[in-house]
Amino acid sequence: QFDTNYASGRSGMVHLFEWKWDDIAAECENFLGPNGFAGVQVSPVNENAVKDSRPWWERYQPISYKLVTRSGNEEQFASMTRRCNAVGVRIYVDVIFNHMAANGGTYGTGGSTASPSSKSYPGVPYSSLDFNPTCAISNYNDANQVRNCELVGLRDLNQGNSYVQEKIAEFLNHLIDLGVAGFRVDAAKHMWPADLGVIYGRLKNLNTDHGFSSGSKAYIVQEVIDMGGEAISKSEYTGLGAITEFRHSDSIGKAFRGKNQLRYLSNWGTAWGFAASDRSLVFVDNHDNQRGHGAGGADVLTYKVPKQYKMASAFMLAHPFGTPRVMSSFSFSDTDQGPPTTDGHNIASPSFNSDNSCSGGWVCEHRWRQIYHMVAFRNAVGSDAIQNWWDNGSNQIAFSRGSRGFVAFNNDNYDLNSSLQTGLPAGTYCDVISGTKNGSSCTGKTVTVGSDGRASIYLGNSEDDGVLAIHVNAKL
Ligand code: AAO
Repeated sequence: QFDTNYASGRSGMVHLFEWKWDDIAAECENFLGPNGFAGVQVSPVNENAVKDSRPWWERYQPISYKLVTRSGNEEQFASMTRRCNAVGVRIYVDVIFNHMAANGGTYGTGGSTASPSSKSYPGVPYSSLDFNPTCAISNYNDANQVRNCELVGLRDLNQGNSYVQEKIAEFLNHLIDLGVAGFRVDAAKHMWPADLGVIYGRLKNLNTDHGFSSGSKAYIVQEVIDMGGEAISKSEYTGLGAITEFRHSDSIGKAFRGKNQLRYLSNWGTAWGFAASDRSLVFVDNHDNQRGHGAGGADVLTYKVPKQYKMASAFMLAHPFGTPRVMSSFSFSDTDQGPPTTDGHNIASPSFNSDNSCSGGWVCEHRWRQIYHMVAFRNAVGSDAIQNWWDNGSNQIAFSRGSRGFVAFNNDNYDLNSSLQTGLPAGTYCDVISGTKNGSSCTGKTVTVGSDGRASIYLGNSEDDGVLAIHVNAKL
């Protein structure tokens, strides 16, 4: 359950937050497949409580396991997994089974009704017998409370109950039948690891009709926020699957915000308190902490700080540590605000500009050249190790990935202008941050590597992007 099931030669998962299934299918075919992306994390698929103002977070309030949401219905979901798998892009579903909708969630996106105040959800069906007694989580130093009480008033399912286990396993297996490659388990920290083990143990192998090799298991990434100092530790979950490594988000934000010198990134990885590489889903920001929910606080970088965000994303993608996930947002000013709609209810489709970027309220960080070109970089360097680490003693750093790729960063308030060892074969390369290789020409900067592997690297501190990257597939 740690294997991502990525198609070979691909990497990079993107969270297409609140996108519709039909739009994701088209994105797989038109953009993600051709640009080397490996997977998509999709928003919750099952029926959720409808809230009047249609905030994004209504999708975290399940009403039933029917696959009907504002993103689409079951038929559209199934068509999306088929179309994405066909172009080598895997689908990972954000699954919510810690809880059901809180009080006030009386009807759902699929037409089911519920009575959260009496813990009745006929669409599943669940009754009060399937829930833990009502109490609120107020103390994260008490593991019993965190797992047996209600997270922000959400009715807390008892995953130790065999009927509940059966319903959850049925839901997940249905998604496996429909061709998904894995799951993000919402609020895993609020469930007992032993109960999760029972549920995961009931999962079918992935569907071979969708191109998975026989015997493949679902990739499981559990949302466990462990910044230290609380009762629950991620190590209780890493035997079962990967975890969302929030320390990565926090640490990378601090570094590229200039609160920690970049030279210290030379031992990036478990030395920073992160879980093992194959157990760590890493990200610069997620749908919660980009808007002040969850954990990470004010140091988290988002699309609103584009220069530093692109640098941090490039570092994450250039570095071999972890399974990187790129956030793809809709723009917001109000932290409750839902995605762009056509009429206040129906989600609007993104539209695309000639430079690949999005409009219509969608930020599409994954379509920023500096980000998708680094997915291609990651694919080009494969498993080659970090070599030729260089730093200037403060915020200018560079490293190569074996002899296949080289990247440099400048977060100092003066220029980087040095002759550096790139590890690459001699030749002229296109910097994939400032431009695109077009046959034998480059729309951005070029870098000439000499027969000794050295190149003169220039990154002005006032340039739009504080990073430069070249790799073997960008040789002119
Ligand atoms: C909405 C309303 C609520 C209302 C509720 C029910 O906003 O006012 O009471 O409905 O009517 C999302 C939204 C919620 C929304 C919910 C349901 O974020 O606002 O509630 O949908 O619609 C905890 C959990 C973590 C969770 C995170 C948001 O552990 O699982 O809170 N994330 C997931 C999803 C998220 C979703 C849910 C779960 C629920 O990603 O989108 O909620 O399905 C500490 C703990 C963390 C804890 C945070 C926040 O973190 O460690 O575990 O996360 O507190 O309470 C430093 C520390 C860090 C600490 C942090 C904050 O960074 O280092 O450890 O400070 O104190």
